[in-house]
Amino acid sequence: MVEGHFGRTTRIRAMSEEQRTKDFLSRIDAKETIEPKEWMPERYREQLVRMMSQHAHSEIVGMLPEGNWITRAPSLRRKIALIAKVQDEAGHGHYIYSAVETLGVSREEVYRKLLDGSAKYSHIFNYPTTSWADIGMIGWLVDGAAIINQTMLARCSYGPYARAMLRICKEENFHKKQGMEIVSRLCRGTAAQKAMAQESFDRWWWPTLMMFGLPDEKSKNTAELMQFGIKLRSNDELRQRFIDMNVKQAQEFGLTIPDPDLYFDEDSGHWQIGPIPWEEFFEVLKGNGPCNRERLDAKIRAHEEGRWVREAASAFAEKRAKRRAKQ
Ligand code: FAQ
Repeated sequence: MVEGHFGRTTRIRAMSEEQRTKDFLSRIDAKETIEPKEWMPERYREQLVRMMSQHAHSEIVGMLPEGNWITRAPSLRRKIALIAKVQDEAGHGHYIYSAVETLGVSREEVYRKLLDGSAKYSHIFNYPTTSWADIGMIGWLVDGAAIINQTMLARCSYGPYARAMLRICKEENFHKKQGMEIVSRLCRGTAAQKAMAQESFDRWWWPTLMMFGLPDEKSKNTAELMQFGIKLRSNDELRQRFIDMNVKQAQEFGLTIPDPDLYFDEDSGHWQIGPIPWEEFFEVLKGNGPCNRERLDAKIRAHEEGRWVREAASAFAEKRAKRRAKQ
């Protein structure tokens, strides 16, 4: 007979901390989904809050590089699609902030850490978008990398995060196709358009590979995340999946991969890349990327300028609650 939520809660209450952890890990091994009100080890909760809040911030800060091109999109069709994409990213941030709240931290607290600079977000959004081709590259490469990572997270052990990922992946797939269409059109266009695509590809290729996190032997979180069923594949496994898929796509576009060491390894059946420039990644993480300051300033300014909206909405909600209480 399947044990119900009430039965499990009563049984877990009677256990020692060690027994509870053992029981929890056996549920993870059995691929059960963990829901917000169920008992979970403190480290599980902490890891989820860390990773999900970084993810939510990435979606929100990720609106800025693309938002930069809304007023300069080359046609009305492109402008409409770009506005919709940027708006989708805001929605993704909100799904994930809501999912973080189920772990007992308020959205205000999580967001404050973004604004005071103590929270991380994906390093990729600290690079500038200097040409229209960058909008194609973000859709194709950045959304493409996010999809590979998030398709795995859609099967992670924490219910609210997994469900948010399912919805997000559907929209990201659309974004990727939109990006590929832009890149494909530029690559089939004039010599100047093709050169613009290549120049942009040269700038985005290596930073995108870093989106999957540090190499497995250097990643301090992967082993624990895998034990908790939060990550189902390691950083290097997902990065390799991305490389194999995108080398082929780049070749189809006629783009040259900016890696003189790249070769196809017949034995493993995978493309092998040269060394990733991790020094650059650490510099961006330290706040020294090309746009770190600009991104944070934009979010701080938007938060200040939106203060009156938050205050008006709270005043309205308070008034309505009082009126309802009287009825
Ligand atoms: N940037 O031990 P690991 C998107 C940090 S969403 C910044 O390997 P972990 C959608 C890491 O936090 C993109 N920091 O870490 C979109 C850790 O620091 P901490 C975001 C990074 O967690 C598209 C330290 O280094 N996606 O693009 C990065 O096991 C287009 C040690 O590293 C997610 O957040 C990095 N790239 O693996 C939006 C998905 N890599 O916290 C707009 C969820 C590592 O210990 C437009 N997150 N660090 O101080 C994950 O899957 C994982 O957290 C990883 C990192 C894979 C990002």
